[in-house]
Amino acid sequence: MDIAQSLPAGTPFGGELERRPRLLVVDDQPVNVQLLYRVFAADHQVFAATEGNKALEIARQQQPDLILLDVVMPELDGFEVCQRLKADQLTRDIPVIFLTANADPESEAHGLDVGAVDFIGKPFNTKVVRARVKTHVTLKRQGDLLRRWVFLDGLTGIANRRHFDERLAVEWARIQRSGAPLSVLLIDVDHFKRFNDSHGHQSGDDCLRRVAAALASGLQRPTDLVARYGGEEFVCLLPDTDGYGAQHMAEQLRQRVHQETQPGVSGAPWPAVTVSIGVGSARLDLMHSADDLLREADLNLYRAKKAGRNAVRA
Ligand code: GH3
Ligand code: MG
Ligand code: MG
Ligand code: MG
Repeated sequence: MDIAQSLPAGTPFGGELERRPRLLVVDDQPVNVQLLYRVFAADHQVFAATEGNKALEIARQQQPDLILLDVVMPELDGFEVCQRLKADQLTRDIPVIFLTANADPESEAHGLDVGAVDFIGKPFNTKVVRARVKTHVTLKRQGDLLRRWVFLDGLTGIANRRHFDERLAVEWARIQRSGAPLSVLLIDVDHFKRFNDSHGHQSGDDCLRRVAAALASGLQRPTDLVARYGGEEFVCLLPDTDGYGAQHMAEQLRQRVHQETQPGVSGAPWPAVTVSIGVGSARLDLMHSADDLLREADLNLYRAKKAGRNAVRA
């Protein structure tokens, strides 16, 4: 899950630490699962799996805050499950605690080696397990919060440039292997200096928030990303989207920004703004890096400005 993208623009982060922790319990013995369920169900949201592959699937889909993992299981053992969790970008930050009857020092060392944060022998003391789970859930949530702050733009609440750059690098590497299409949009608010001069910097900030929200609500796929690139410039990353698709998307976003910043719609006292958009689409035969892709979008943005603004060029 794309953390920044999963938040609506402007979402405050408060409340996140109070949410009921989500726990995934993995053990091939249903009786052990039931026991742990009884220990945690009152104040946790508990998911259960009795088999390694199912555990991986649930971890990806449900994004638990912590996984209690048995070691000895048929098919995938707990060590293997942990290794796979740690190799997957979607699950690598979820802390894993091993709970096992085979609690010899060798196993414990191996468990920590493959990425677990803790290792508890069976039979376990309920109070101790609860206390350790609490500690690691708290650490995990603090980490989540930090990751959000690091990757979100403070003014608008959408992703920031750092996040965009990381995603772009990942997508660029991906298309080298897959040959799939990839496009970016560079979006610049028109005459924004004039807007600030006429309506004040505060209104300018409000306006940027509204533009960000309009862009974010206009994206269609969970893999699309919009970020604040800097100042009054925004950028969209559109995986699996070719030049035609991107141009269509850009046209929709251009209209959407204009509509959603109308005083009648936004309730704001200032007039609507427009944006100019430059499209860049990956050409692996001509482009050597993701920078080339951005350069093309920038060139097209320049053309859109030259054409009179409130326009899309591809
Ligand atoms: P163009 O149509 O050619 O893009 O004209 P422009 O006035 O938008 O472009 P220019 O680059 O000359 O000015 C950008 C303005 O955006 C100037 C700057 O003060 C304003 N700006 C940048 N970041 C922010 C911000 O965070 N808040 C506010 N209120 N204004 C900002
Ligand atoms: Mg077992
Ligand atoms: Mg600009
Ligand atoms: Mg501008």
